[in-house]
Amino acid sequence: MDTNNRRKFLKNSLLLAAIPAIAPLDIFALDKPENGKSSSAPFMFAQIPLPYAYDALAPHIDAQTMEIHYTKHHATYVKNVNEAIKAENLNFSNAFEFFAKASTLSAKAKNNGGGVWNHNFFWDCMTPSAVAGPTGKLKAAIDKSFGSVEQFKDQFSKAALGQFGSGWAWLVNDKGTLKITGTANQDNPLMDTATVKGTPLLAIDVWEHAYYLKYQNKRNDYIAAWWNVVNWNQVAKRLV
Ligand code: MN3
Repeated sequence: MDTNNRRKFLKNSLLLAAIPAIAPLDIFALDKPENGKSSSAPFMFAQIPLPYAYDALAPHIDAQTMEIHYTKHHATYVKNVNEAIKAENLNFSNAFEFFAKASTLSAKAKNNGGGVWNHNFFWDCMTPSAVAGPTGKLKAAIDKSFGSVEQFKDQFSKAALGQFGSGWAWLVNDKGTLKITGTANQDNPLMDTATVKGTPLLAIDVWEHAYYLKYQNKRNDYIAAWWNVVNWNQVAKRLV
């Protein structure tokens, strides 16, 4: 990460320390313009620094895919949503307000805003030092909602495989009940337009750009490999 990103990241971390109620999720999107520190400055989206090197998730996710995904696809969503925020004079104070009004947004604002947030979330769903599986409170919640961790993984994998075209599969917390859902394009379960809403706990990107270089049309193989890099500790932290 460059110095500017590190500074933004630290600033956001500090900002969020003061508002713990939204800290676990809003860190993935909250950013204020560097030169507009007044409280009236509109909320803008930003990329989190990638929490690991491009090659850190190999062989499950290859370095070239990670680099293109982060520096091209993800970066473009940031540029485009912030253009839309300026051009359309959108004035939200955080990502949750933004997504809660998704039904009122232009396609450019909605799709690219979702693109930024979803990828920040996705990077933080993965780690090169993954533990074997969920434990404690998270495991208990998964067992309660899905019967077992294996049954959960099976259902989640089916949702990811069955998502037609480009989109995402999600595990969400809906007021204490865990649910699996899929979203098309860059939609997410925080949007007022979502069929299944809830607090995201885990997500997988099933756009072809997330896996095509290594897995080509074999989305199933990508999903199977992806379980090896799931950051269960982060998932557990989101279950508050
Ligand atoms: Mn993607």
